[in-house]
Amino acid sequence: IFSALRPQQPDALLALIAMHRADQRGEKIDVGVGVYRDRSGLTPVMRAVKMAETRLVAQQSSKSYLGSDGDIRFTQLLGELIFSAQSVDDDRRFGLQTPGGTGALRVGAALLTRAMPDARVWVSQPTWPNHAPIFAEAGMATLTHPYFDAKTGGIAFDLMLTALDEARAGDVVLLHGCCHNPTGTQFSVEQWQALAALCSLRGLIPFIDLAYHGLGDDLAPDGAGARMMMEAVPAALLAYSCDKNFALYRDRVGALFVQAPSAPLAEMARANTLALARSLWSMPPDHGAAVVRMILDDPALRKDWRSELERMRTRLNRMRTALAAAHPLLAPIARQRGLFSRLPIDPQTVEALRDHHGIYMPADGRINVAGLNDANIGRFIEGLLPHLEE
Ligand code: PLP
Ligand code: TYF
Repeated sequence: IFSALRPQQPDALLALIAMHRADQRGEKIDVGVGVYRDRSGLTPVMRAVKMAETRLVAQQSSKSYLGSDGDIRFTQLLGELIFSAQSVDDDRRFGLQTPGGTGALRVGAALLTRAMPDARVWVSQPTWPNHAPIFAEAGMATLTHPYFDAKTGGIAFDLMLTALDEARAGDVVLLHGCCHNPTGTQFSVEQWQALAALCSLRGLIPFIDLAYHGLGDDLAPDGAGARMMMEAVPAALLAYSCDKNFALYRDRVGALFVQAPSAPLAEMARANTLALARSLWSMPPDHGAAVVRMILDDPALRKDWRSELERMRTRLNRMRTALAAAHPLLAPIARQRGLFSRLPIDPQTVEALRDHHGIYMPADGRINVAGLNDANIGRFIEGLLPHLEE
């Protein structure tokens, strides 16, 4: 047993956490793994989350099983936050609570392979490194399309569309809803329209990954592409993560939303998704979703959450502006959104920055902008500038 197993690469992003921790230098800078940090470099529990947790502990009278779809009110409120009350009531749509955005992607991929065994998934080059393995485990082959234009720091949209000419009806197209990981790029309204038209015309299934809702421009604009896409096509999936915008990371909070071409097909897809969820994790963990439900259900907590989220977003965008002003090659960072941007540097430079300046980022040059603050951005720029050409 086990002798046929192959060695596995550790997750390079998670490995950076340990590397940074082991570094004894006082002046080190962590722009590695994607968690929000405040101006002191901390990832605190949000105020509204603390309040809701206190109430939850006081009020919860049972921890008995809920069921495979988890906290139904949580999913309802989240759906209303992303879409609107009336579109959540659409009987061609359903949602279920999942263990994080990862769980939503995984059970969604399983549903898609069960429904369409020959379907393939198209992902952007580059994308979050877990995307391809998640689909592979569910039995779906991954194809990549060009995406990032390193020269402009924007999206190589024409090249993307040309590559998608090769897509077959029933193929899945994975789209980052906002704040693309790892490039910080986002589709414009016109680009979402073009993608929606392409998916409708060619029978492609959009699978939207919305992991940074509210960390780009605001909740409404960050969800606009997803909303528009779901309105325009007969069938689509959306994987949502509350782990960044509610800072609940380790509590694993997410949901999958599915839209089918008709109400009976939606009911069939729902029954199959619940069966798949039972075989994957039986039921999702309750605590984090209960907290999100309490926040969204209480006007005062909801208001406080939104204002803290806005402060996070404003801080990110302020760091972006400061970084972009430091060198012409960094200018696109001001237009990008969310936690990430990709620096125009090679892996050797990434290593040199780590060795000589204690600056930690993955080999592709992705930075987590939240790792920067007023106390360290000067040192970061000073370390980086000699490595930028032009
Ligand atoms: N999708 C993207 C693009 C991400 O960056 C992440 C980050 O963790 C996820 C999905 C997964 O989110 P979660 O931690 O909720 O599983
Ligand atoms: O891309 C990131 O840094 C975040 C966090 O296996 C993350 O999405 C990274 C790797 C991983 C899980 C989460």
